[in-house]
Amino acid sequence: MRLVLSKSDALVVVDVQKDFCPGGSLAVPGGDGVVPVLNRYIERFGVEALPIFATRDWHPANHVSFKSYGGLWPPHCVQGTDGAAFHPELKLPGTVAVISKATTPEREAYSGFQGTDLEPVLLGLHVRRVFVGGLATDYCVKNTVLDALTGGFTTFLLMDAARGVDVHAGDSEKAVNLMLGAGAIGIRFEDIV
Ligand code: VGL
Ligand code: ZN
Repeated sequence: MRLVLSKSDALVVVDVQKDFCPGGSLAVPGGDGVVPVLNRYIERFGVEALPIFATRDWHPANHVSFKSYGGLWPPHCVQGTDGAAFHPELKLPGTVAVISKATTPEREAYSGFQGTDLEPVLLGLHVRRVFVGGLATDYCVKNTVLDALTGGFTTFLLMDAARGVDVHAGDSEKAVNLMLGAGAIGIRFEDIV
């Protein structure tokens, strides 16, 4: 594929936070492997002066997704903690728009669109195509991509810059197939002209 970036494109980096990387409380196997690849996309979008968004899981300490509050997960990405910080080697520009999600105790949100102003901000910037990568393929990347498609955005899945949790073996592969089946276009950095 030869893909030419245009002025209606935006990059959406999903949840590249310490807790989702090796050593973190909800580590995605090889999660930090997305960082150098995402840095290439970030640099490229920066050179083209295209908007860059970074979502973050930003939970209160009593969030419903935590096991002790009835959820599936160990505590992770608690607002203001070290584990909630973006990976230190992720080279986000000063102009990045940070989108915090799942910020209220009683609501889970895997999608960067859910309960945030991501969609109105994209529309306000006349964005028509979004490029989505990050963590985790089988949860927040999946739900963000599906919502982007539902919102009418042409949606590219960064195949070389997403990793999954795989609670059950094959979850990430299934998620990728679901996203592609729903209309997402899988690309790699080399596809961008
Ligand atoms: C995520 C599990 C729990 C994600 C967030 O970012 O994919 N996964 N919270
Ligand atoms: Zn979470």
